[in-house]
Amino acid sequence: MKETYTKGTISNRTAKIISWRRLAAIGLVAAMGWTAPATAGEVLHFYNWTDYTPLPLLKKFEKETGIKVQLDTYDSNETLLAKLKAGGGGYDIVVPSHNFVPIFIKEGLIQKVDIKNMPNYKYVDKQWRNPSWDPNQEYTAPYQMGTQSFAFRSSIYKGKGESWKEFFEPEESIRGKLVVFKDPGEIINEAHLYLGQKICSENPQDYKAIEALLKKQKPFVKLYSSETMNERLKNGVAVMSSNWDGNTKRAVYEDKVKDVIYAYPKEGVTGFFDNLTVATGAPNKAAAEKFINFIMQPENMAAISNAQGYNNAIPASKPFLTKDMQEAQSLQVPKGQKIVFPPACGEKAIQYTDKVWTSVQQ
Ligand code: N2P
Repeated sequence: MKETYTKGTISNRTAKIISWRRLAAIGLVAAMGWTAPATAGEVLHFYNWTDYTPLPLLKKFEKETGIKVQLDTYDSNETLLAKLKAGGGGYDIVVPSHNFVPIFIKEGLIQKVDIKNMPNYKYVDKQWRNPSWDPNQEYTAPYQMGTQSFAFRSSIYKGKGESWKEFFEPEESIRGKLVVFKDPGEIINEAHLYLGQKICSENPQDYKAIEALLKKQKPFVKLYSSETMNERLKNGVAVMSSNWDGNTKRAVYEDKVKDVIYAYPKEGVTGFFDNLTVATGAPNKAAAEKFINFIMQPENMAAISNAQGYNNAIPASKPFLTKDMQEAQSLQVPKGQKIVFPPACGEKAIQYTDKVWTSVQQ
């Protein structure tokens, strides 16, 4: 999915060139000592999750550096992986979740970057430095983090969101009005939680049980999608939908659908930590490094959290966060809530996952 950022920029730039030409014609430019920005014409190719990038922040980056950001979006780690494996995109920055980083490294899809020596690295919370998925902090810098679960319209659905049962074996009022992430790894992790299995299990019986569960759920599923879920919750196409904590916050505060509740099921939710990484073969690695440093700046990191609704790993960003970020129900993790940060699964688990997903989607 393309998001229209560059268009406006191009016309602004054209406007600027025209006016500078006019000024030049009347001899003012020389008098003012104007010089073109050194990086004029430079572009950063940014491939990020859908609905995960505040466009004004890209404008700010362009203003500060002269580097224009071209944004392209994807809906899952699997989509990103497939795109890069196919040799694709010509991207500088891509944003895999923590459990996919080891896979991207192993496949040679992302490259080392000198993150620790960037001036704004000092703002990264100590507990999120040298994370298990990148123990020497050679590849990744923090973007945003949160959880995945499901959200529902509490004025229509009377359940409490206390169990994954409500999502996987939905009652009458949800049937035909359920949207499920189009994301094999994620949905299968949630099914592992519901069925009390180990995440990344390599036991074929576990996958048989998941396949049966998802096939039983399927007739009640309106759509498998990891995009625009809030719109569907708002217009009634969905009464319940897979969602992220941050995106659910936006349903309530931005889309003003006040009855949307984010579920914290007793079997646990999955956590994610998304990372800025530089793609192998990035056309503009230098710009990518500037961008990573820019994002780690507390005010900029806060701008992402405020716009997209997620938490982040830069404590100094806290004073810049809006009140909503403290109040949103979806961001209030209940005491004792189980949150599982899935590890990178092995070959076998990935194969089983693919098989179950393909079979369910047929
Ligand atoms: C928001 C994307 C959330 C990222 N559309 C989850 N890893």
